[in-house]
This record gives sequence, C-alpha cells and structure tokens, in this order.
Amino acid sequence: MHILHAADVHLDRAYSGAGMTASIAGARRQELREAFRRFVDLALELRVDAVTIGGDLYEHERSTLDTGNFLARQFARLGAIPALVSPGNHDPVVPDSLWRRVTWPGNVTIFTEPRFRAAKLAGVTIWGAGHDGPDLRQNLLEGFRVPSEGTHLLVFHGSDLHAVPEGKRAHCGFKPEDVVRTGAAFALLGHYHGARLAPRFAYPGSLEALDFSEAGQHFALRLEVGDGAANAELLPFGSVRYVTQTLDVTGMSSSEELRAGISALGDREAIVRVALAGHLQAEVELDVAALYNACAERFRFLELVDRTEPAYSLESLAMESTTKGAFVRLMQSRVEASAGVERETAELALRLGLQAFERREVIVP
Ligand SMILES: [Mn+2]
Repeated sequence: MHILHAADVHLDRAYSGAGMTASIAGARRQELREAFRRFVDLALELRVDAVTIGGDLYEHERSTLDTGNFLARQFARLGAIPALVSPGNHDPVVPDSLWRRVTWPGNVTIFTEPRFRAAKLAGVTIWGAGHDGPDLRQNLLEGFRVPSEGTHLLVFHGSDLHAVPEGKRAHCGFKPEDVVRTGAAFALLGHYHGARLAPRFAYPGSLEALDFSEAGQHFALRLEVGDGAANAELLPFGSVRYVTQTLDVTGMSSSEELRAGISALGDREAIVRVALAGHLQAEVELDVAALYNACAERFRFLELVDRTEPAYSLESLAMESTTKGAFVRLMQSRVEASAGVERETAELALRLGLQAFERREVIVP
C-alpha cells in the first residue's frame, strides 16, 4: 500500500517580516492554500491508500474558519481515502481550535491526545498522537510499543533530539533509537522544515518554503508499505522559490548604478531578497525605500537589505583633530562599550552622523 505524507504547511501564517504589506502577506497565504490543494490532487493522481499529516497544517494564532472550511473541502475531495492528522505545536487541539470547531468529513481522523491511538487500515495500523497545547515537551514514544502482529506506522509532530537547532527547545523530543524500540516499521513526522530521510523515520519538511531561510527544494513524502517494512521517497513538490542575491556596491558612484544593479536582478518567478553589500562611497545616496519603489515592479516580490559598509576609513577619521574626528572617537567608544541592539544603534548613529557631516540627506531607517 502507499501513503502520501505532508507536514508543516502553516496555513494562515502571519508573514509579518520586513516589507510585508497586507496584500503581499495575503498572496503568500494563498500560495500555501494552493499547495495543499495540489497535495490533495497528488494523492488522487497517485491513487494512494491513505494521506497523513504530521502537524502544523495551519497556525492557530491567526487561523480562520474560512481556512477550516477550505481544509474540510479539500479532505472531502479524497472521497474514501482516509486522512489521518496528528496536530503539532502550531495547530494544537485546544477547545477553540479548528480541529474542534469545524465539521470534518467522515474520512478524516484527528489524533487529539498526546498518546498514541490506533487507526486500522487494510494491511497496516497507523498510530497517531497529537499536541493538545503549544508547549508539549514529553517524549511521546516513552514506554510505547506496538503489538507484535501486523505492520505498524507512527505519525506525530516532534523533534529528533540529534538535530535540535541551537537555542531552540525540543517539542516532544525523541531519539532515533526510540522509534526502533516501539517496533513500528516507520514514523512519519513533522516539525523540522527541511526534508530528512532516516532509516526508520522521515521529515518531509515544510510543503512550501516559508521564508528565505527555507530556500531550496521542498517535498511531499510517499511511503510504500510492504510486509512489516516501509520504503520512503521524497517527491519534489514546492512551487514557491525564495532566492537571496547579493549586489556588491563597491565602486559604484551614484544611486543610478544601484538602481540599475537591482533592476538587472529582476525576477517575476521567485521571491527575491537583494542584499546590498560591499563598501559604499560616502557621496552615494542609498535610500532603501526609494530604491524599492523604483525597482519592485521588476520582481514578483522584492526585499531589499542594506548590509553595506562605509568606504571611508574610521581609523583615519578618528585621528582628525576636528569636530568630525571627536564625533568618531565618541561613537566608537559607545560601540565598543555596548552589545546587541544597543551596539547596532550606536553603529547606525555613527554612520548617519558621518552622512550629516558630508551634508547628505540623513534618512533614519
Ligand atoms: Mn512547523
């Protein structure tokens, strides 16, 4: 039998980053819905025997009944194909969640508890568990064993403890050997947004890239289940592409060149971040908002980031016995004495102050 699995669709995502207007955020959210619609199309086309969802199908914080009804309609399109859902930390089963508010079609099973429950299908038993709050930390696999008879699969949302990103806390953390110990043939997971295939479990990753940190191919996962064994395959899926381009401004002598350089990177297909880098000559006007207005129409979506460094030498300016030299020395000592946001502010004040000394228009970002 075949199962099609996805996770981390993140419908109703806020998209509140830099340059994100309400209409652009709305377009992004629509793309995520399109992705889920295509996922259902794919399940029908592949004639799979079941569909599984590894959590974070939507974001509870700004979820709408409109999205709940959309999901119910999509699941209904599967007809008799069972859809098994294990909610995650972003779409936990809380009283006002869509899981509780929407009338789901008969083919949908929602695993509402943080302990494994069985859904018996022809030839395989699928065990699912769901998050019942946004902050579930327990290892769901602890003490859990499947019966020795038959073929068993697991579906849940949680962190492989061998791959927790630095500074992040694990949600339902488990070790790969914990999966083996349950006796299940394979675990279909959600949580990590990059795809990962391990011998006994897999993360499909987010169905579509959600931001610039998720550039690259995204996938749905097909699992072939035979007698007690499972074989997972990542199917290229995502259609939303995030691309970061770097434009080196070193040697440019006017804002015209900046504008031409950004425009030349124009792309109607991808979501593009142009990072301005290199050493900016003091006489060049760099106004991010003006550049954005001049160039955005050449892009499907443009984000401009200023990472340039001033071309002047702070060391030699600090030696000057002028007001400017005194200003540089004062601000350098502030930069050195501070950290984090305060340091960034001091660095910005130094840069803007030097622009003022150059009698250039000072635009505070
Ligand atoms: Mn997620």
